[in-house]
Amino acid sequence: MGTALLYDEEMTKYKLLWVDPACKIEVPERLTVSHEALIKTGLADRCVSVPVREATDADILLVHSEEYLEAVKKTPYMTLEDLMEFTSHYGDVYFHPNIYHCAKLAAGATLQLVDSVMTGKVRNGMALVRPPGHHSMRSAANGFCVFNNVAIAAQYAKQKYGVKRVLIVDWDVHHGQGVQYAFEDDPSVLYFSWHRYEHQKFWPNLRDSDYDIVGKEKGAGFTMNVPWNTVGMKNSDYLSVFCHVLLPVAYEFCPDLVLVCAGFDSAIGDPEGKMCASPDIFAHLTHLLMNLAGGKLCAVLEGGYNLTSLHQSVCQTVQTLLGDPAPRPANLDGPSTSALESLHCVRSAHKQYWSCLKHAAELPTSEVSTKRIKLAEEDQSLDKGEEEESAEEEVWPEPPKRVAPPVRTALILPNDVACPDRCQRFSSSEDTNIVNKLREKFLKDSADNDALTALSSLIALVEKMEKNEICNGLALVRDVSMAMMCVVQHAATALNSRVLVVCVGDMVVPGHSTEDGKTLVVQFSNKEAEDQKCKYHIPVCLKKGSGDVSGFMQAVLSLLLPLGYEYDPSLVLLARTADSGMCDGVWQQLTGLLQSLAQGNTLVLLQEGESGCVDATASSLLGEAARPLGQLPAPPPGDMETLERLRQRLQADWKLLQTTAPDTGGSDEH
Ligand code: Q9C
Ligand code: ZN
Repeated sequence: MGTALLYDEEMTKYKLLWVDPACKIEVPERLTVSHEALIKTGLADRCVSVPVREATDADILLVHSEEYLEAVKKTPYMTLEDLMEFTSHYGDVYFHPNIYHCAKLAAGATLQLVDSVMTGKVRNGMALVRPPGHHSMRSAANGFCVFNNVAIAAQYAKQKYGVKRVLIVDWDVHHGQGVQYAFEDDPSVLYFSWHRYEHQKFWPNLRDSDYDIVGKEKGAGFTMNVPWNTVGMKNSDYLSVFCHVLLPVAYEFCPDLVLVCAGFDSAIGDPEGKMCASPDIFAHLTHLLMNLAGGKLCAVLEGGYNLTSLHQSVCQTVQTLLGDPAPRPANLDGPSTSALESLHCVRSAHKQYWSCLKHAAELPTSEVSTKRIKLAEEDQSLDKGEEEESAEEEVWPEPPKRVAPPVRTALILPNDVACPDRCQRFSSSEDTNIVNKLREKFLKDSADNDALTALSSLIALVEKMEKNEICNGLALVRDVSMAMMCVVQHAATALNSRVLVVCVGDMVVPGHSTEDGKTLVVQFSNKEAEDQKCKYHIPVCLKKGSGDVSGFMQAVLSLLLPLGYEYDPSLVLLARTADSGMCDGVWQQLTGLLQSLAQGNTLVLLQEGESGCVDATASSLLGEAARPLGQLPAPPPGDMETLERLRQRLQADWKLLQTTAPDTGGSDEH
């Protein structure tokens, strides 16, 4: 199952025909540069090219009014003067004789993408379109947008395919108010947007973009706004919001389809956004969404006005959709105070709607909201001259080329266990050096040569992963604890790598190597944990062990992922005991999500008897989407309290675990 790419050169054939400083950044080159980069990097060739079509009147009327459609229909025949007059009725948008045609292609391309994904022709895909869509409203063009491509697509998917729940993730730096308005009372569409806001001083300057706007009537709780009140947001800020707001809610919601308003003006260098997230963050944002909805994800271009940052970000997104492992993200030094304030606000505004947020801190006594009111009342004349400031050109390193290893998944299996399709059975020619070392360290008293052979293969496999010859692996071993010790010690001493060890079930875990931070151990079990030994050893005790799906997913999304990102391992070792009580679905989610770390270098250790889940594990390691878990019920209250207490305690050492700003409270947890 592949990745669709939708593009048609025709959509480059309109442009601004008069002088308008607000619109001059929306240029045809945005599309050509993005498409050329996909060709040059060989990514376009790896995609399934799907032809674009024009959206029909019926398609457009799913979201827009008849009057508006009829008005836009006349624009191809207008004189320049008429076009300027027509344009003047709307905000920050321009018309051109060919824009109606292009707008029909942009919406149609989005629908072709939805068709390709929903019929199973491809797993996921991206549509490179102009004009963008998320600002356009039922009866109004706005913000370079004519028809609301993604909103139309969501309605279309509901109508044509009976899709029950659609998640729209709007990572563009502007608020997609058009999408919000289209679904504000509709609980079948969850709309999430983060956006530059600056207490309503940034375009489109709407009260409706703030965190306390959550949707109306039946749709209450299904609009999520994360307003950024300062510029310069970084990778940590974006990942924090994903881990502590979007992903927990998205998993609870359980969409049948994910649509992304993929604007890249939220990346570094963009003149509109003025944010500082690196282009490779989009590999992570994409990857983290790819295990929802069975992988059915459609990314649709919205904004992005720095041509360099734009094409780099587009390539990162498409390469991730194609299944290549994500690069290790740089500079995860924790969220900013302003980002934490926004996080705190949106979590508290939504705690009554989502059980995963039930324990979120209450709002700090109106501090943030009063700030907004105060600032809104202030004289805004100071901002007027800001437009023409001599903006220094931002520079950032080009994201390194992502080279997928020649072998994706290697398995160490007993001879009687079949090797799943597309995986490679791995056995090493014995390295006497390694064998001797192993004998000395681990198997002194034992003459078990089989065990020794298996362990030395394991070490050889780790070495190939380190050399980027193999991406990930799975081993069925006799003694999971012993195998884990072996790998950890070898990796920490011989390879000088950082290992994130994730244990599911009760087992002996490496203690000695955690002190210097070369290993971070996170252990999930139902045994009342001994106290945490140090920053790098984190026992997580869930009452029902890993058997409770909601509690465990909550732990994975808002504890394990942020810890993993901040620790930034070069290898993830995932081990599980035979009696862990975990179902295949959750296991696949865990395996899938962990591959966002360590460039996808994941090594899974399973007990020999567990050959039954080799296929499910291998499927995740190959990058196939995990199956959806269903709408999650509330996690057991005890588990939620345990996790919350743990997060509170650990956040001093691990900044990505923070969900409130230092002085705006958070002590009044409830
Ligand atoms: N300084 C999209 O990103 N405001 N639209 C421009 C110029 C309008 C953005 C002000 C921005 C519209 C799809
Ligand atoms: Zn934008």
